[in-house]
Amino acid sequence: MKKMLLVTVFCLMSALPCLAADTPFIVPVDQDGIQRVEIVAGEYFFKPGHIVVKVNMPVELKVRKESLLIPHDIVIKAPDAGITISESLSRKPMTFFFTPGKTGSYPIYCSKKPPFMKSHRDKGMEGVLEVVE
Ligand SMILES: [Cu+2]
Repeated sequence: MKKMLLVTVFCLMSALPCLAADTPFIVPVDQDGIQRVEIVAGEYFFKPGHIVVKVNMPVELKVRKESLLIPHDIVIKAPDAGITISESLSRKPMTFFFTPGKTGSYPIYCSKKPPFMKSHRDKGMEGVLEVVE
C-alpha cells in the first residue's frame, strides 16, 4: 500500500513519463482509413509510449524530438509484421508509413548510448507498438 502511494506520488510529480508508459493510446482511424499518430521523443521517454493500432490498416507515424541538444532516434524492428524503422530524429517531425501485417506487441526504443553511460533505452526511452485485430 505504501509502495503504491509512493508510485502515485512519483507519477504526479513527473506526470508525463508515467502516463506515457502506462496509458495505451488507441490511435484513431481517420476518414480516409489511415491511422495517424504523433510521438514526441523526450528525456527519456516517448509520449505516448504505448500506442495501439489495428492490423492490416495503414499507419502514418510522425515523430519529433523535444530537445535541441540530446540526440535521439526511433527504432521499431518487427520485420514479420512488415515494420522496420531506425532513424535519427530531429525537431522537425519525421513521417513514417507502414501497414502492420501481424498482431502483437513490438518494442519502440531509442538506441542512443553515450560512451560509458546507460543507454537511453535503459533510462526509460522505450515504448510499445501494440497491433490488434
Ligand atoms: Cu534517446
